[in-house]
Amino acid sequence: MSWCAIGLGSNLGDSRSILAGAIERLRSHSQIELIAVSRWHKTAPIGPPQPDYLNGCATLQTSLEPLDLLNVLHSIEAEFGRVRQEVWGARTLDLDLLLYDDLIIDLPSLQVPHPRMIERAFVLVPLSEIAPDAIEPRSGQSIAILCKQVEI
Ligand code: GSY
Repeated sequence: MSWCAIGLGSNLGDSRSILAGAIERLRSHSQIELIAVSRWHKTAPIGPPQPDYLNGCATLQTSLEPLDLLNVLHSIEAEFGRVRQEVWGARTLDLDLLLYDDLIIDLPSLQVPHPRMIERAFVLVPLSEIAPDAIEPRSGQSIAILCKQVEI
């Protein structure tokens, strides 16, 4: 089994119930065991003008390989109406694979750790609630330390 961290965000529609629905999909997947879910944080948008986001993080164990887990995340996004339009635009549901064990993956379709997670308070603050001692393997720093360093 592998350990993973996922980032969740929504700023279109009923974000609270969309995020709760996404968590239920993860919880009910036969190859995923949910470990912890952070609180939902209201955050100011990074990128073009758009509504505030609700962001949070989850940790899980899985027997899925990274690309198979990514496919599961994309199918949950699609189920909740995500249409990939503007790269930095508003979205009903965004699921990011942040960490997968201590792997560093650089594929065109998947980069792990998520390349921008160490500069994003909307990722580090919720992730530090549930996995403060996890190590971001590119920097070698813990999530708690990265969270203290990021500008909020
Ligand atoms: O990268 C995920 C989508 N996204 C977000 C987000 O989830 N939260 C905040 N606060 N700003 C964002 N800008 C984008 S794009």
